[in-house]
Amino acid sequence: MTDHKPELKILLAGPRGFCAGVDRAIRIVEEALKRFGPPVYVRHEIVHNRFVVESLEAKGAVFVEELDEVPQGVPVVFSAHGVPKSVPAEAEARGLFQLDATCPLVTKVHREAEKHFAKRRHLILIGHAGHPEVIGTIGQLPPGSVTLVEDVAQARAVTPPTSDGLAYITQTTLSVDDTAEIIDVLRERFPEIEGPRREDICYATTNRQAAVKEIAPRADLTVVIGAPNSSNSQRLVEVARRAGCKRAILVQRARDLAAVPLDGVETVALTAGASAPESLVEEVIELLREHFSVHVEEVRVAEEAVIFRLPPALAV
Ligand code: 0CN
Ligand code: SF4
Repeated sequence: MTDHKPELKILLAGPRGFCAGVDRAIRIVEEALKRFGPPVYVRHEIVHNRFVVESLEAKGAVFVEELDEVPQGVPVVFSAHGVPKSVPAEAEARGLFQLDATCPLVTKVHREAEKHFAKRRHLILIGHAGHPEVIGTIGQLPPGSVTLVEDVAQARAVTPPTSDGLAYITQTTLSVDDTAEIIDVLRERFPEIEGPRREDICYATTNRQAAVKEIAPRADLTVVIGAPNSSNSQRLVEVARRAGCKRAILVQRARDLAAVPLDGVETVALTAGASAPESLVEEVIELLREHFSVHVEEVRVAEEAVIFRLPPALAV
């Protein structure tokens, strides 16, 4: 008997997956392992992806949440999301050899925060409470210098300590559309507020959301490969739903998709967050091939050629 599989179209987002900041952060850990040998300690998941973390653990990286878990005499890498100023200061005080894998686009926001602070402006940071990037950005300035605004409701309600001398900055991995709405509210309430021309959302977040907007409305199901703690990946799920896709889900690996009922699904929109390797995209396509006769169409909305150099301590 011939095995007749139903047809399935996969609309593959382009760009998807690794961005330049993630690529650099992983290269920093790999290069440190090569140069100094294991163990190399990493403060926080280098990027928010278990598969990446476990692959580096297999090569001798040790992941910890706080600096006091790092023994003397081993290199320590700070994750792509950035750290409060207190972290390098503490590493310095302990004489640790530190390598900073903070994405240069996050560092750029840190510098913006400092510039506003130097001009005596109070800062509004648009972002999500508890996210390591938000903790790192707030931690660039003395306590009380930054007020966090998470959504439109908070933008309407916020009462900063001053209304003249106000500026805003943003997390790099937010929804482009939500952030625009929040900024509109802030500008309306505080017409003098200073800030970037639009926001500080990075090119990779912007492009991945633009690609999902193209493919999600054409699909019965959107699958985003990424981790639950990955802000940019979670935003892709929201963008897909808002673009009109009835079902949008986040999966870490193909095995998560294996448990999802796919009856009646004829078109899948597939993308991956900035911290999800391409091998996981291939894994998901392979799983779908087991059950369907698959046709893949890549829909590319932008070309990306951004590459970030390694820090001077590791440059070849
Ligand atoms: O998933 P990530 O590690 O981080 P978030 O999207 O949660 O910020 O992706 C890399 C992005 C950065 C910084
Ligand atoms: Fe940098 Fe953007 Fe990638 Fe984050 S998602 S590491 S900010 S390029």
